[in-house]
Amino acid sequence: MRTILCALLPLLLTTAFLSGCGGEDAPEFPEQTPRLPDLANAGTASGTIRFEGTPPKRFELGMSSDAWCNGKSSAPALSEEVVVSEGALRDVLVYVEKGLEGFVWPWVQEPAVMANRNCRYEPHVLAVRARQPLRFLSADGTAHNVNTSASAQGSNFTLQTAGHEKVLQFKEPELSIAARCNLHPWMLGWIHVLPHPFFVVTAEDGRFTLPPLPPGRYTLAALHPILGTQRQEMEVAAKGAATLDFTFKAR
Ligand SMILES: [Cu+2]
Repeated sequence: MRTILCALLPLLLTTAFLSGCGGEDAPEFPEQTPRLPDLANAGTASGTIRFEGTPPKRFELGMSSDAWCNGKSSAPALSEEVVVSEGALRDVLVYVEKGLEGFVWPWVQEPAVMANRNCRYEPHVLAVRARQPLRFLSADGTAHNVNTSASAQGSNFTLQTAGHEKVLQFKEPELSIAARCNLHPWMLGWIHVLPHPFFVVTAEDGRFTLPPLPPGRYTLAALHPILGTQRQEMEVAAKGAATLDFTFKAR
Protein backbone atom coordinates (compact mmCIF):
# COMPACT_ATOMS: atom_id res chain seq x y z
CA MET A 1 0.00 0.00 0.00
CA ARG A 2 2.80 2.38 0.95
CA THR A 3 4.50 1.71 -2.38
CA ILE A 4 1.31 2.54 -4.22
CA LEU A 5 0.88 5.76 -2.26
CA CYS A 6 4.45 6.78 -2.93
CA ALA A 7 4.03 6.07 -6.62
CA LEU A 8 1.06 8.42 -6.61
CA LEU A 9 3.06 11.16 -5.00
CA PRO A 10 3.39 13.42 -8.01
CA LEU A 11 -0.40 13.51 -8.09
CA LEU A 12 -1.02 13.80 -4.38
CA LEU A 13 1.76 16.18 -3.42
CA THR A 14 0.88 16.39 0.22
CA THR A 15 3.53 16.92 2.84
CA ALA A 16 2.10 14.12 4.96
CA PHE A 17 2.83 11.60 2.26
CA LEU A 18 6.15 13.21 1.42
CA SER A 19 7.44 12.80 4.94
CA GLY A 20 6.16 9.23 5.09
CA CYS A 21 7.84 8.16 1.87
CA GLY A 22 11.05 10.13 1.87
CA GLY A 23 12.04 8.74 5.24
CA GLU A 24 14.01 11.88 6.04
CA ASP A 25 11.64 12.93 8.81
CA ALA A 26 10.80 9.48 10.14
CA PRO A 27 12.78 8.94 13.36
CA GLU A 28 15.02 5.89 13.32
CA PHE A 29 15.60 3.76 16.41
CA PRO A 30 17.89 0.83 15.55
CA GLU A 31 17.62 -2.33 17.58
CA GLN A 32 19.85 -2.25 20.63
CA THR A 33 19.94 -4.03 23.96
CA PRO A 34 20.04 -1.68 26.94
CA ARG A 35 22.74 -2.23 29.54
CA LEU A 36 21.61 -0.25 32.53
CA PRO A 37 23.53 0.51 35.74
CA ASP A 38 22.31 -0.90 39.04
CA LEU A 39 20.54 1.97 40.77
CA ALA A 40 19.74 0.12 44.02
CA ASN A 41 22.30 2.24 45.91
CA ALA A 42 22.11 5.30 43.69
CA GLY A 43 23.15 8.65 45.05
CA THR A 44 22.43 12.19 44.00
CA ALA A 45 24.57 14.99 42.62
CA SER A 46 23.47 18.58 42.80
CA GLY A 47 24.79 22.10 43.07
CA THR A 48 24.60 25.64 41.77
CA ILE A 49 26.23 27.45 38.87
CA ARG A 50 27.33 30.93 39.87
CA PHE A 51 28.69 33.91 38.02
CA GLU A 52 31.30 36.09 39.69
CA GLY A 53 31.94 39.67 38.67
CA THR A 54 29.99 42.00 36.43
CA PRO A 55 28.18 40.09 33.69
CA PRO A 56 28.29 41.45 30.15
CA LYS A 57 25.45 43.88 29.53
CA ARG A 58 22.46 42.37 27.79
CA PHE A 59 21.72 44.52 24.76
CA GLU A 60 18.36 45.22 23.22
CA LEU A 61 17.67 43.05 20.17
CA GLY A 62 16.82 45.24 17.21
CA MET A 63 13.88 43.59 15.44
CA SER A 64 12.82 46.58 13.33
CA SER A 65 13.62 44.77 10.08
CA ASP A 66 10.52 42.59 10.56
CA ALA A 67 7.26 44.39 11.35
CA TRP A 68 5.71 41.24 12.82
CA CYS A 69 8.61 40.61 15.20
CA ASN A 70 9.03 44.23 16.22
CA GLY A 71 7.44 45.04 19.55
CA LYS A 72 6.07 41.55 20.22
CA SER A 73 7.42 41.58 23.77
CA SER A 74 5.96 44.01 26.27
CA ALA A 75 9.47 44.66 27.62
CA PRO A 76 12.42 45.22 25.25
CA ALA A 77 13.74 41.86 24.03
CA LEU A 78 17.25 41.45 25.40
CA SER A 79 20.14 39.34 24.18
CA GLU A 80 20.50 36.00 25.95
CA GLU A 81 24.21 35.30 25.53
CA VAL A 82 24.90 35.51 29.28
CA VAL A 83 21.91 35.63 31.64
CA VAL A 84 22.71 36.14 35.32
CA SER A 85 20.11 36.50 38.08
CA GLU A 86 21.35 37.35 41.58
CA GLY A 87 24.68 35.71 40.85
CA ALA A 88 23.19 32.52 39.37
CA LEU A 89 23.96 31.57 35.76
CA ARG A 90 21.25 30.33 33.39
CA ASP A 91 21.75 28.09 30.34
CA VAL A 92 24.58 25.93 31.66
CA LEU A 93 24.54 22.31 30.55
CA VAL A 94 25.70 20.15 33.47
CA TYR A 95 26.46 16.59 32.42
CA VAL A 96 28.47 13.50 33.27
CA GLU A 97 31.45 13.50 30.94
CA LYS A 98 33.26 10.42 32.26
CA GLY A 99 32.26 7.48 34.44
CA LEU A 100 29.32 5.99 32.55
CA GLU A 101 31.23 4.11 29.86
CA GLY A 102 29.83 0.73 28.84
CA PHE A 103 26.18 1.41 29.60
CA VAL A 104 23.47 1.57 26.97
CA TRP A 105 20.19 3.38 27.58
CA PRO A 106 16.91 2.88 25.74
CA TRP A 107 16.09 5.42 23.05
CA VAL A 108 13.91 8.35 24.06
CA GLN A 109 11.01 8.49 21.63
CA GLU A 110 9.11 11.35 23.27
CA PRO A 111 9.89 14.49 21.26
CA ALA A 112 11.63 17.52 22.71
CA VAL A 113 10.42 20.89 21.48
CA MET A 114 12.28 24.00 20.43
CA ALA A 115 9.91 26.79 19.47
CA ASN A 116 10.27 29.90 17.39
CA ARG A 117 8.28 32.30 19.57
CA ASN A 118 8.22 36.08 19.34
CA CYS A 119 11.14 35.78 16.92
CA ARG A 120 13.46 34.01 19.32
CA TYR A 121 14.40 30.41 19.97
CA GLU A 122 12.66 29.05 23.06
CA PRO A 123 14.32 27.68 25.08
CA HIS A 124 17.59 29.44 24.39
CA VAL A 125 19.50 26.26 25.30
CA LEU A 126 18.02 22.78 24.86
CA ALA A 127 19.59 19.41 25.64
CA VAL A 128 18.28 16.21 24.07
CA ARG A 129 19.36 12.60 23.75
CA ALA A 130 20.92 11.26 20.59
CA ARG A 131 18.12 10.13 18.23
CA GLN A 132 15.45 11.79 20.37
CA PRO A 133 12.96 13.45 18.00
CA LEU A 134 13.31 17.22 18.20
CA ARG A 135 10.30 19.24 17.06
CA PHE A 136 11.04 22.70 15.72
CA LEU A 137 7.70 24.46 16.01
CA SER A 138 6.80 27.99 14.96
CA ALA A 139 4.41 30.04 17.07
CA ASP A 140 4.91 33.15 14.95
CA GLY A 141 3.00 34.80 12.14
CA THR A 142 6.17 35.43 10.19
CA ALA A 143 8.49 33.04 8.37
CA HIS A 144 11.54 31.64 10.12
CA ASN A 145 14.44 29.72 8.71
CA VAL A 146 15.96 27.18 11.08
CA ASN A 147 19.62 26.80 10.22
CA THR A 148 21.71 24.27 12.13
CA SER A 149 24.01 23.64 9.18
CA ALA A 150 27.14 24.66 11.06
CA SER A 151 26.92 21.09 12.42
CA ALA A 152 27.76 18.15 10.17
CA GLN A 153 24.41 16.61 11.16
CA GLY A 154 22.47 19.86 11.00
CA SER A 155 20.01 21.07 8.39
CA ASN A 156 18.35 24.16 7.02
CA PHE A 157 14.62 24.62 6.46
CA THR A 158 11.83 27.18 6.62
CA LEU A 159 8.83 27.30 8.94
CA GLN A 160 6.42 29.49 7.04
CA THR A 161 3.99 30.50 9.76
CA ALA A 162 2.47 29.65 13.15
CA GLY A 163 1.76 25.95 13.58
CA HIS A 164 4.32 24.82 11.03
CA GLU A 165 6.85 22.35 12.34
CA LYS A 166 9.62 19.99 11.35
CA VAL A 167 11.07 17.10 13.31
CA LEU A 168 14.83 16.59 13.34
CA GLN A 169 16.79 13.70 14.80
CA PHE A 170 20.43 14.22 15.74
CA LYS A 171 21.81 10.72 15.56
CA GLU A 172 25.18 11.29 17.23
CA PRO A 173 26.08 13.06 20.47
CA GLU A 174 27.30 16.57 19.80
CA LEU A 175 27.61 19.66 21.97
CA SER A 176 26.90 23.30 21.17
CA ILE A 177 25.01 23.04 17.90
CA ALA A 178 24.02 26.60 17.00
CA ALA A 179 20.53 27.16 15.59
CA ARG A 180 20.22 30.39 13.66
CA CYS A 181 17.67 32.05 11.40
CA ASN A 182 18.87 33.60 8.16
CA LEU A 183 15.82 35.88 8.07
CA HIS A 184 16.39 37.30 11.56
CA PRO A 185 20.10 37.57 12.34
CA TRP A 186 19.50 38.15 16.07
CA MET A 187 17.94 34.70 16.52
CA LEU A 188 20.22 32.17 18.16
CA GLY A 189 19.56 28.97 20.08
CA TRP A 190 21.83 26.17 21.25
CA ILE A 191 21.26 22.41 21.10
CA HIS A 192 23.25 19.80 22.99
CA VAL A 193 22.93 16.12 22.05
CA LEU A 194 23.85 13.68 24.82
CA PRO A 195 24.46 9.93 24.78
CA HIS A 196 22.90 9.29 28.22
CA PRO A 197 20.25 10.73 30.56
CA PHE A 198 22.59 12.31 33.11
CA PHE A 199 22.36 15.99 32.23
CA VAL A 200 20.39 19.11 33.03
CA VAL A 201 20.32 22.72 31.79
CA THR A 202 20.17 25.40 34.46
CA ALA A 203 17.24 27.79 34.72
CA GLU A 204 17.41 31.30 36.27
CA ASP A 205 18.26 29.96 39.74
CA GLY A 206 21.43 28.28 38.42
CA ARG A 207 20.64 25.09 40.32
CA PHE A 208 21.08 21.58 39.00
CA THR A 209 20.20 18.09 40.20
CA LEU A 210 21.18 15.13 38.06
CA PRO A 211 19.08 11.97 37.86
CA PRO A 212 20.14 9.38 40.50
CA LEU A 213 23.60 7.97 39.70
CA PRO A 214 25.13 4.61 40.61
CA PRO A 215 27.88 4.94 43.22
CA GLY A 216 31.19 5.76 41.59
CA ARG A 217 33.66 8.35 40.48
CA TYR A 218 32.68 10.76 37.72
CA THR A 219 33.87 13.77 35.83
CA LEU A 220 31.16 16.37 35.81
CA ALA A 221 31.28 19.09 33.16
CA ALA A 222 29.50 22.45 33.13
CA LEU A 223 29.23 23.99 29.67
CA HIS A 224 28.06 27.52 28.93
CA PRO A 225 27.81 28.34 25.20
CA ILE A 226 29.73 31.62 25.56
CA LEU A 227 31.74 31.19 28.76
CA GLY A 228 33.18 27.74 28.02
CA THR A 229 33.45 24.46 29.93
CA GLN A 230 34.57 23.67 33.47
CA ARG A 231 35.14 20.21 34.91
CA GLN A 232 35.24 18.70 38.40
CA GLU A 233 35.85 15.22 39.70
CA MET A 234 33.03 13.91 41.84
CA GLU A 235 32.52 10.89 44.07
CA VAL A 236 28.99 9.59 44.51
CA ALA A 237 28.78 7.33 47.57
CA ALA A 238 26.17 4.59 47.96
CA LYS A 239 22.90 6.41 48.68
CA GLY A 240 25.00 9.54 49.20
CA ALA A 241 24.38 13.14 48.21
CA ALA A 242 27.27 14.82 46.42
CA THR A 243 27.15 18.58 46.14
CA LEU A 244 29.43 20.69 44.00
CA ASP A 245 29.23 24.20 42.63
CA PHE A 246 30.80 25.80 39.59
CA THR A 247 31.74 29.47 39.30
CA PHE A 248 32.15 31.23 35.97
CA LYS A 249 33.87 34.60 35.90
CA ALA A 250 33.60 37.69 33.78
CA ARG A 251 36.13 37.58 30.97
CU1 LIG B 1 13.46 34.02 12.15
